Amino acid sequence: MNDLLYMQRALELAALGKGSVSPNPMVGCVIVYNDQIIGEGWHKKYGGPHAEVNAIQDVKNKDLLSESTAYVTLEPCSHFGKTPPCADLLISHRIKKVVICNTDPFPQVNGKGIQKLKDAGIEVITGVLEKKGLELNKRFFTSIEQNRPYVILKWAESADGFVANPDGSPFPISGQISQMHSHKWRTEEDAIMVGSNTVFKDNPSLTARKWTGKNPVRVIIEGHSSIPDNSHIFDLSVKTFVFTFKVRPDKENLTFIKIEDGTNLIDFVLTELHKLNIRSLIVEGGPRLHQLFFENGNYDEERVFKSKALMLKHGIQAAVLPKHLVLKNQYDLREDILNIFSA
Ligand code: AOF
Ligand code: ZN
Repeated sequence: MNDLLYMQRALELAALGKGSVSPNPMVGCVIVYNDQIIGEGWHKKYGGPHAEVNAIQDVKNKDLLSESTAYVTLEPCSHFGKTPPCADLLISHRIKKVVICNTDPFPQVNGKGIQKLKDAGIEVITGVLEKKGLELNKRFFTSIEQNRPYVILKWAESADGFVANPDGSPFPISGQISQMHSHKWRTEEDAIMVGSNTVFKDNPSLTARKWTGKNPVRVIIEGHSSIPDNSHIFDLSVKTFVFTFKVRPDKENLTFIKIEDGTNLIDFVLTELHKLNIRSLIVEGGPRLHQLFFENGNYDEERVFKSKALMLKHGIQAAVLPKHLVLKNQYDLREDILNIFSA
């Protein structure tokens, strides 16, 4: 029973790394002696110390470690990366027991951390609150296991299913709150993507200016069209990748990637983004780009703002999002709205 409570706490700590640790996973660690927490830590920043290092540092009396249990949300690493192996650190402090939520599919770890601990005579338990951990690090796990970013399709639609005005320009489905909401989501992903039509019609900045946190990398699918030089996406303020058939010279923060002829566009783009270590992507349309994802199938989540407005009632024959059969993993907005108001 207490295993669940301590792991829950470790998962809460891990989540504090959201938006700061990618391409690493979020990891939390709690050290428990005699049914009391004596140390807590989490991976705070990419390149920084791992959760176990911070948790052990937090323990005042290190002598207690040999009688303590470490609750870690991810299998302790076994490799020399930016930091030395966490499994070795736990072993050197003669920790008694290690309870793990998820094993680490990262090729350099992948069971080797657990084996190291066991070889040193440490009792190891795995799979505690496993599902919660898989959800928390869905971006990392999808990326490592499928060699592509975790993909979220996001759009707003009227009650009768329209997503834009007849000329493709946006209509105000969403208000202030949903805009803040979208910007919060932007801070949580590595990259944001739109197609050239959206650039023509909206001239978006694709930044997260209505929320605190980092801007995602911008990804634009230009294809055969020519996006005007004075578009916001070319302002060099945020790292931007443009997938195009018309490559121009790169500038600082602006890279053009030639789309290979004869490849599936979505597969090609996702593979290139994976090579750039981008673990997650939010696709903000428009409908043509979403359609390509629906057809391709390589996406994980849909987030839809639904308005009560009936566009047809106003005599507007607007662009309608192409219908698709399977709604994947529909995001529960209600929960997020509650979070916003308590933030
Ligand atoms: C842990 N504890 O807190 C994290 C782990 O480049 P590095 O050295 O930071 O290593 C990154 C890899 O280490 C990452 O891909 C994942 O497999 C693991 N992350 N492991 O024991 C942690 N963040
Ligand atoms: Zn580690």
